[in-house]
Amino acid sequence: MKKRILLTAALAAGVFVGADAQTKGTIKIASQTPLSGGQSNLGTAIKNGADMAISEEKRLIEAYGYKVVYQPEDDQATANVGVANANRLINDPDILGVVGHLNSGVAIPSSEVYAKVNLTMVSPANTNPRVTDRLSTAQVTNRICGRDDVQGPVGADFVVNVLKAKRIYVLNNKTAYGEGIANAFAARAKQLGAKVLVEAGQEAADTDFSSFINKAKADKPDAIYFGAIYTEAAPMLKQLRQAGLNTPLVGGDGFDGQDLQNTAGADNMKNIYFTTTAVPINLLPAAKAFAKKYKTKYGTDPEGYSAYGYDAARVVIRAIAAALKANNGNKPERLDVAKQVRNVTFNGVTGKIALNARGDLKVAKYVVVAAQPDYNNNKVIKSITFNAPEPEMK
Ligand code: ABU
Repeated sequence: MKKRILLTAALAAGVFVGADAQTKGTIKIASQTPLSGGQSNLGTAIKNGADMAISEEKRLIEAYGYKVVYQPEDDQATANVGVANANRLINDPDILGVVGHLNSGVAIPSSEVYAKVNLTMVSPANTNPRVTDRLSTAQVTNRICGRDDVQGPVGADFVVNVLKAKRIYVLNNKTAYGEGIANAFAARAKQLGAKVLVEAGQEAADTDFSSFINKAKADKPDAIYFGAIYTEAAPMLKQLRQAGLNTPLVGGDGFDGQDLQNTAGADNMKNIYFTTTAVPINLLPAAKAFAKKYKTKYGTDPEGYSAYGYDAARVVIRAIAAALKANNGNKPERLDVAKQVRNVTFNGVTGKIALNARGDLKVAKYVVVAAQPDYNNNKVIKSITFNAPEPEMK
């Protein structure tokens, strides 16, 4: 029965498939996310989303006679590891697409490697503008989330106009993501008339924030913005509250994971806000069935960018299927797959998927969230939609 359905799909696509539906070789789709270390919950959530998409939709490729293999890689949220994995992936001719990464600071150097062989990368989560704004990787880098040159200013509008903060600290974790979003936030906050008292970075590995906190005790800023991941935001929050400061702590999508609550403690989830381009799953009507299947299959609720991992993998699958069709069912060149990625459009569980010529989502959503003691009850305060900006590519 299954073979008959596949044969029908292949014939509809105008392709001849022999009696055995998987005789023409193997096509692999890889992912790169942190599967170990402090960010592994978010990385695993993306991996699970991609895994689910591939198991559900691999038939679109199998219909052309290929076995489909999913190859998840652990980039450990570390640039050197992502680059080493990327060099291994490009030397396997069966790999035709990569879903990833979580961290912009890993995606940027890794995609320089993918670009050498035109291997397409579809990111569910990388928000730093340079992920898609570099000429050197223009053909292969894509994302189905928003950008920090919008997300940072959305955060600043909230902090200045809603929280009414006039004197602000702006800190970052010295990563491509953390510095980029903090700079975009600070620029907009100043434009809105706020005074930025401190603009500084501290290495992500250093989670002793006493020097900033001691200064904040004297300065009493109205808000602290922190371009960072929850792995740094949670200890910062704990140390702030232990020091008796109830200052609002605000960040970007790096705060969006249940480990923020798990590490900082439910009692500390007051006056903590973040923006994200990953709309919470309960606000995505099309993701209801996805969330139910996800919980059944992986035993946890989806979090952060997991639904975006699902849709990113669907983009890769559809681009490979379109390239196979255009190539009469023969294995396509990686460049052909990369070109097809830009033509893929569908209504995903995260919203409408359609990319511009630079590989950015044409229309992205941004939300402002008030963190709650239970991650699944996080409260969306504001939801906004923006067209992708068109900055110059460098
Ligand atoms: N955008 C959230 C994950 C951090 C990053 O882009 O590096």
